[in-house]
Amino acid sequence: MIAVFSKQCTKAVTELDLDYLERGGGTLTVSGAPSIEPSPDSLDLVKVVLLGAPAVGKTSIIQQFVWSDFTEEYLPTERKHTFYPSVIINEHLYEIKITDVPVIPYFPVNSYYEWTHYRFYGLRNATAYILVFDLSNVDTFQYIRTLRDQMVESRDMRNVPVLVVGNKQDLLCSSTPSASSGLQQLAMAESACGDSREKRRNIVNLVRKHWKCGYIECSAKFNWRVIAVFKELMEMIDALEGSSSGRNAEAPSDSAIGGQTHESRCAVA
Ligand SMILES: Nc1nc2c(ncn2[C@@H]2O[C@H](COP(=O)(O)OP(=O)(O)OP(=O)(O)O)[C@@H](O)[C@H]2O)c(=O)[nH]1
Ligand SMILES: [Mg+2]
Repeated sequence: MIAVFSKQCTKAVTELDLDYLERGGGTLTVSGAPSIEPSPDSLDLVKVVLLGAPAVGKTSIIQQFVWSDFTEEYLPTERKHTFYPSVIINEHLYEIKITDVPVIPYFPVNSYYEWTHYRFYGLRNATAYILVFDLSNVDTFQYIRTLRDQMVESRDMRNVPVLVVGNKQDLLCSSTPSASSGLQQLAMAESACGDSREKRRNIVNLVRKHWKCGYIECSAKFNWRVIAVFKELMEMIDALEGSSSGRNAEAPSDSAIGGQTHESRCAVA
């Protein structure tokens, strides 16, 4: 069981605007708000940044997780927003800072570029990354592939969990024949679906086997597996915290999701 203290706030680059809300439902249990609010700059915050091509649903995933809210309207993110939920997982409390930023054309290769181009985005010192692509437009994976290459080249990623998320699962084509479809249309639709399935298989293979990162599919629109996204990420972080503090040596973690815990630590060779 995991519990979330669902407080959230959004913070502009220059101003701080805390606005805490409580939330429950799904597989998470709201355990009440903590009496002490976390300092946004507290050192032990788990800093999570979502990155991905435009319109893949980064903001929607965060808003569904934090607010249980979804909007059909597309409003591109134009400035940094931060959210501060707290999560209890495997009996450990984590205060999380989730950062949603405008699309970045590249990952800053050093702190100079970060300072000059992406000041205050916290890209290079994130605890973990969620890389999002759109399952209904698998070409959006190319963006995170490039970004991930840039990260690996410019930052020591050995203890930095990366979770790849395929969003918009609800838009995945199904090859179920519809009564009104003509045979030719059906064949074309099936072939397009086949191509897309093949591309997805290759992506999953690349992410899990070669990158050795976590992979999960969700729909922000229907709140399918959105909680699982953050649960999986926190499991990865908790496993790393446990191994660095020696906690796991004393008490074996019960946090493995389908036996994936070790694989889902993004170990970059
Ligand atoms: N069908 C469907 N639509 C979604 C889903 N998630 C997001 N959308 C829609 O996709 C569009 C883009 O969503 P956003 O969350 O703004 O995407 P974003 O990645 O934050 O976009 P940028 O801020 O421009 O980078 C919006 O119209 C959303 O309603 C989903 O799971 N399914
Ligand atoms: Mg956005």
